[in-house]
Amino acid sequence: MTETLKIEGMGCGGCVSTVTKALAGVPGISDINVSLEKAEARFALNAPATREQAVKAVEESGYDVKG
Ligand SMILES: [Cu+2]
Repeated sequence: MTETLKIEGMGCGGCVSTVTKALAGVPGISDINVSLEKAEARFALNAPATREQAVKAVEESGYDVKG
């Protein structure tokens, strides 16, 4: 299924790359598309990944997830 996370704190392409890599590190997450303009990440989420793990990965990379 496709998930979207609203992310706070991204300011440049480096942030986009950091968030993309963080999400890519979660087994089950693929097709990652992080938008600086929209301040969000869209990706395909399949087992064994959970939305909670996606949120955690983004937060641990240094950004806040607003929803
Ligand atoms: Cu940045």
